[in-house]
Amino acid sequence: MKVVDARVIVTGPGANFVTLKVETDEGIHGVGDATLVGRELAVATYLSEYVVPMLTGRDAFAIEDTWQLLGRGSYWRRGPVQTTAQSAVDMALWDIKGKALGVPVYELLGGRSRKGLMCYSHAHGDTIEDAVEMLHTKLEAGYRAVRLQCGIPGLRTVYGVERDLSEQPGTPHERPYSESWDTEAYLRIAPMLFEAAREAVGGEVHLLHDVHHRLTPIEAARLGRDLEPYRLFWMEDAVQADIQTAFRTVRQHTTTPLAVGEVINHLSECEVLIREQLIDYIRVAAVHCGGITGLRKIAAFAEPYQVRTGCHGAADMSPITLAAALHFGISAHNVGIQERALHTPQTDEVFPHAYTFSDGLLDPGEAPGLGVDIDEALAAGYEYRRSYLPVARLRDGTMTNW
Ligand code: GCO
Ligand code: MG
Repeated sequence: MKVVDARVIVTGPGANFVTLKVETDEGIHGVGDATLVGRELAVATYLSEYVVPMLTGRDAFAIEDTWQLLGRGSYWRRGPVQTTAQSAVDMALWDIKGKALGVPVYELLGGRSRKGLMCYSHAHGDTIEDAVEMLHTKLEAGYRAVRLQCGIPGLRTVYGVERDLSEQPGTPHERPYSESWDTEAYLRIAPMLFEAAREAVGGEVHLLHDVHHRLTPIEAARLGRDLEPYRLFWMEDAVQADIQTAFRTVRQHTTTPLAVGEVINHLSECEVLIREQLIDYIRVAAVHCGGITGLRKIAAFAEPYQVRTGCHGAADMSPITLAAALHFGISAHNVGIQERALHTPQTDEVFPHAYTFSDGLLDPGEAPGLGVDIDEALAAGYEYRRSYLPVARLRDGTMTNW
């Protein structure tokens, strides 16, 4: 089966998404997510200018060789633009192979390892009380694991707290908008949030927390210790992910489990973290780490070190990435949990999918391939609008990590 055409589709149903659609000479097509949030058109151009011409005429079943061609064969290796493009092609080829053979992709990856994949949702609020109230709502909706964030008194905006975007001057995302940050205030509030949450919901629920790269190693070590009484499932991105050895300090000081990886695109960027067992969960997403093939390679490396996956699943990656994560997650052994942020109804309509949620678990469904597609006619009705992620500054105006 040969690839005869590949097209990049850019659409904005609730958020911007870049999709690669690969067509074959047997009339079967596959889809891959190529969304690099805040820099979407860089990947769209990389794909249409450089990758698509390399695909036409290739054997659609040669998934590994195509992965190597796009990874090794680009000379300029790694980097999120390259790996996101490579990921989209990889997902589309797995989708095609599953459809051609009439099986869901997870059957090609070794079959089911579990009945369903535990996922976590998000709860947050301006105050601790609001966050705990939302936590109750999520538990009522069936989730067994919830990430919890709350605002910090005195700060105008805080990561993880959804706000009405109309509060921002002008059209907020057309320019990178600024959030403020105060480490000391945060370190005081975060343990209070989890104390209140445990009091409210007891010990059985899995509670998670995302620090979003904001702390130094010693600050993160202190927070990890302060959170120990509340038995978190994980503390995520405690320090910035690109200094792997920074996690040694954190690890030595706390038994709070550590997760990292949503901004990691390649095994070389997490090799020390895994080999030295500095983390418990690796959070790479199929859309940035080389698709299902890249995710499998990283997970296979992590397995003997007892590091499990907890793939990034924010709503700014398309349902194609979630489907890919679920086929991987239902089949691989060392899988811990899957993040699940709800897509908007418009996004769900543009990307019809077979995956389902029930009783805290996600399931990829039995449709051949990835079980997700793009409705091009609907997609054409939603325009792409340039949109930045925020930046963060300390109270005195100094730039910090968002
Ligand atoms: C998470 C993430 C997201 C990211 C977002 C950036 O844990 O889900 O931190 O909230 O900030 O995906 O685009
Ligand atoms: Mg995160």
